[in-house]
Amino acid sequence: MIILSSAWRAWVLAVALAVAVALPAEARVFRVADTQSADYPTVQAIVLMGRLIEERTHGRHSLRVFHSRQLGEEKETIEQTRVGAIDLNRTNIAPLGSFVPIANVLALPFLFRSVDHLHAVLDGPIGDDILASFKDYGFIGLTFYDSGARSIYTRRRAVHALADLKGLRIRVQQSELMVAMIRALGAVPVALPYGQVETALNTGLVDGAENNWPSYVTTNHFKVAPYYTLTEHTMSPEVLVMSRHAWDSLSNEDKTIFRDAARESNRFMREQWSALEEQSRRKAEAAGTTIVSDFPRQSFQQAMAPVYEKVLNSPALGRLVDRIREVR
Ligand code: GTR
Repeated sequence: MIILSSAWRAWVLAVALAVAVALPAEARVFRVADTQSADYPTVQAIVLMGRLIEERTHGRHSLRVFHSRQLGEEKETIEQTRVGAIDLNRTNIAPLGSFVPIANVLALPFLFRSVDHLHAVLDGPIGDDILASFKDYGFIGLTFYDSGARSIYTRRRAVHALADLKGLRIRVQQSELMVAMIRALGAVPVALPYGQVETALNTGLVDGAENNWPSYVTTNHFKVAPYYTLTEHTMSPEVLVMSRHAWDSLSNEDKTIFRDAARESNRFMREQWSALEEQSRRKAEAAGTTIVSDFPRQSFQQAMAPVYEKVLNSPALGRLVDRIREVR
């Protein structure tokens, strides 16, 4: 047996430590899923985030963005992110709510008074608490992105009142909350992945759908469903999550780099968003979309009671909604 003197032991330890510090943590390319197309602001924001990460880790880590559903539809990519097969995922909060119940609160109809109210909630302690709570479900919440408000659009005739929705087949995201919402409005919900909606509208499988202006236009839905009723029933934001597996592989220093880069990408995304909303609305109008803006909002709001009952199935979620309402 070799017995080292204490001076030698200290020296060997010091060398081992120096080597460990000098060795970079394992370099990685992280795979990111996004359902939107390459030039959509969420995808552009993630590209920017990747650039920041690459710079700040001196090329050790980078992101590879698979936009346009290359890694699958939203529901599947969420499942894959949860098990660690996808590293990061940008989805809307509503489909995530089927995996993380607290996420549903942000998709509740008519909860936010305005975009400013939504931003105040997301940028403050409530937003941080919600992102932090994803951890128990296998996700690390990194940031929210804007998504404007979602409204209902239809193929054959305009919706002016609740009665016009009766029996119409309306496509919704794969989200129990959205299914309940459309049912509460008296229509028939058809849950379909994003990539199938254009065909469903074209073939008449559905009579309409609901989405924000940029999605309505970039997917060409406006060409098939030219009646857009400004229901603005939900402001469910977009969210960027990381798989817990991938997150655990990062050093503390890299975790900070990822978090900061995500936050900066959110600011960048916001700068683009309202201009794109406006531009998309103008494009739809120029193409002949009829916009219905005066409709009995209150009757839509009142019809949502069963949705609140379904989602707020614990006192904690009820308190969260109260906290959101109190934010000025
Ligand atoms: C868009 C959102 C997508 C997806 C889509 C949908 O507004 O950006 O992530 O959720 O809506 O309706 O499926």
